[in-house]
Order: sequence, then structure tokens, then C-alpha cells
Amino acid sequence: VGRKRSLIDDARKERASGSSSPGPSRCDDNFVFEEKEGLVKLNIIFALSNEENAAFFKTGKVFETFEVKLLHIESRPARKLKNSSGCNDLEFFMKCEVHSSDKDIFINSLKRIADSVRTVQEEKVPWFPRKIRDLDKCQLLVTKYDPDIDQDHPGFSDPEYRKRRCFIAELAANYKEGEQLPRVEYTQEEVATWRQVYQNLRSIYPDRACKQFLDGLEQLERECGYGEDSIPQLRDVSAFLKEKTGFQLRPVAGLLSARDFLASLAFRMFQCTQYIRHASAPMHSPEPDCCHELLGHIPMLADKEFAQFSQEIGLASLGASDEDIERLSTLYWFTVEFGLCKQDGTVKAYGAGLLSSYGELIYALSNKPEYKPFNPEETAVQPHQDQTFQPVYFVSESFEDAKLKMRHYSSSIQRPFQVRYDPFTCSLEVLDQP
Ligand code: HBI
Ligand code: FE
Repeated sequence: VGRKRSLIDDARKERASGSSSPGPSRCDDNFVFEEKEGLVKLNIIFALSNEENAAFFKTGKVFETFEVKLLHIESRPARKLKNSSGCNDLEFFMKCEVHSSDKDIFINSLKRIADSVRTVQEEKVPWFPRKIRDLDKCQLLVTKYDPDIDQDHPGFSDPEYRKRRCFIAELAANYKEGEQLPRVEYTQEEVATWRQVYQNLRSIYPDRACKQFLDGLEQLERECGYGEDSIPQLRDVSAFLKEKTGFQLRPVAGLLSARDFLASLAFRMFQCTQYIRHASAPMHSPEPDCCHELLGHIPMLADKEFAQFSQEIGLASLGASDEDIERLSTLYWFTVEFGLCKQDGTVKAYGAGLLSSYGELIYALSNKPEYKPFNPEETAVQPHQDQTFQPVYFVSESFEDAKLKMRHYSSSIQRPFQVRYDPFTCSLEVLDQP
């Protein structure tokens, strides 16, 4: 202990005097060390001069002093020749575990003996929610088509509309998991917009929507007050879905980042906007609104198989790399948003983007667009845009077929762990793979 104290004191003095080792690279102060029960894991690299007598054993003393647990060690010739005699230095790579409070002093102590001391980052897994309450932290909004920013937004020059949007956005921003879903008292103008959308779409669903959608919508009309006369409340719709498929809703202020949106699906949670599009453009909205969610998405989420399909996409997204999120998000786009499937020999729509857009639903099922068979590897890299109709739609043989292909694709995503959803606790079990 006495020895440890003196090393610590030395290190403190060194820090106080402002001198630091002149090595080419040093410990990165911004590095995020994962801490657990007062211990941190470090991956540390350092070089030792061949000329320094028994330097390696001196580093061992440092480990001993700070009670650092060595987990792994490798050595290799250092890349740089340190002196003209051509004598090779050795470089060491060590994984170890150190008391969090000793981390900096430990590293500084090594720097007195070794050269080029540096820590390297473990392959990092992006944060993801483990329990349903963590979804309060999945609220990263994408500022795209914002009526306060985007001049082309139909509500941009309507201060009343923008005020209303702010009010509804606040409700979502203040919502915490487990609270009652906020109710919104919709104005006559808002209901009139809803009515127009509802009437138009409802009249073309029977020939164009898949049977799971029609089933779901009929149930919603019977049991959940769906109809042209009022905008359904998220609270009622969430209770309805919970009984049918275990899906629930939570309010969200606008377009969410793909990562946060997909992560919520892993918990059978659908993040749902509560505002309605601007009255001047009832047939089109550049961003998700309650017409899109309530008419496009909700009827499908009342189907057990589709609910499972959605959750599986969500589970595949957890902790995935940015590139994998991009691919999953594209797959989501061409299935959940713009997917077509064969039913009884004809092609029907099951994508919410189609089922909430009068113009595109008719277009997608005309003979104009190109169809391709749904194949995740190809679909995941298909370029797409959200300004006009899609140039291509992917058709799956059936839901079952889409689900199996999707599952196969998901299992090809590389992650250093496995996740399993526990429906009893609504949380994730994360299983490390050795
Ligand atoms: N955010 N509020 C909201 N609603 C969506 O339907 C939605 C989203 N963010 C991303 C998204 N959908 C998907 O298109 C994918 O990017 C995951
Ligand atoms: Fe959507």
C-alpha cells in the first residue's frame, strides 16, 4: 500500500507540474470507458525499449501496485526502429481490468516506464434500450419537413397551425413511459381534414388493401370508434392494439431517427404522431401525421403475424451499425411503408405509406410502376426518396414469405451479442457470445 501511495503521489505531482510524457500518442481523454462495479476494462498498448533493462518486469510492478487484472496479452515487434543500432523494440497489447479511480494514474505510471502508451477502443456497440422505460430516451427527431423550418411545408406560412403543432409536440415531449396517453381535443377544421382523408381512402380500400388491413380496419370501426366523424384518440387505439397483438402506442413529436423508431418496435411499441396535416393539403403530407399512423399503420398492427414481423425488424436493429440501420430502414421503407403482396392471385397493398395516400395507392396498383420480387438483399440497397411516388415496388409472395426472408436477412447482421425479448418483463435479455 505504501508503494502504491508513492506512485500515486508521483503521478499527482506530475499532473500538478503540468509535465506530461512526450510520447507520440497518449491516452485519449475522450474515450468512453465502460464502467461496472467500480472497475473499467482497458485495452492498452505500449512499447518497451530493448535497451532498458527488464522494462517489461517494471510494468508488471505497476500492474501489481494498482491491482490491475490482466485478461490478455500479446507482443509484437514495434513498427518504428527507435535507434540507429537497428535494435527492435517490442510492443505489447494488453486487455486488463482496473479500479476506475486508478485508471488515469495507472496509465500515467506506465508512461514512466513505457513508450507510446495508448488505449484503443473496443469495438463499440451503439447504445440501445433494454427495457421499455428506456424508450423515453429514444426521442431523437429528424428535422426534415418541419413546418417551422421548411418553407415548402404547407403549414410554414400559417402561424396558427405552427402554434397548434407546438402544443401537440409539447405533449409528446413531456410524455414518460407508463403515463396515460394524452388526449387531444381536435378542432372542427382538423376533423374536417380527417373526414376528407377518411372518405377518400375508405372508398378505394376494398379493391386495393390486403385482407389483413381490411380486417383490422373493420375491427377498429366496430370496436374502437374509427370513422369519418372523429379522429381516434391514441389512448383508445393503444388499448385496442394491446388486446389484439400486444402492440402499444406512445406519442412522438415528429419524424424520429430510424434507429430510435426501429428500436421501439422491438418492444412492440409504435411511436405515433398526434397532429394532423395542414388543411390546405389533405391528400398529401410530407411527414408522418395521425392520418398516416391511424389509417396506414394501425390496422396492420392489429394483425398478429404483421405485429411479429414488425417486432423482428426492431429486434434486428438493436445495437446494429449505422450501415445496418440504413439497410434495415430501407427494408422497412419498401415493406412496412410501401410493400405489396400477392393475395388470391392479385397484388394488394400492405404498406402504410400507400394505405394513407390516395394518389400513390392508385398509382402503385396501376400498370405504371415497376414491380420487383421482394428479396431483402436487393431491397435493402434500393435507392428511394420521399418526395414523389416510388419508382419501384417490391412484391412478396405472402406475409409468411416476407417474414421468413426478413428473418433470414436479420440473422446475417453481425453483432457480438444476441437479444431475446422477454414478454413478461417487457425487457431484453442480452446474451453475449464468446
Ligand atoms: N418517425 N414518427 C415517425 N413515424 C414513422 O413512421 C417513422 C419515423 N421515423 C423513421 C421511419 N418511420 C421509417 O421510415 C424508417 O426510417 C425506420
Ligand atoms: Fe410510417
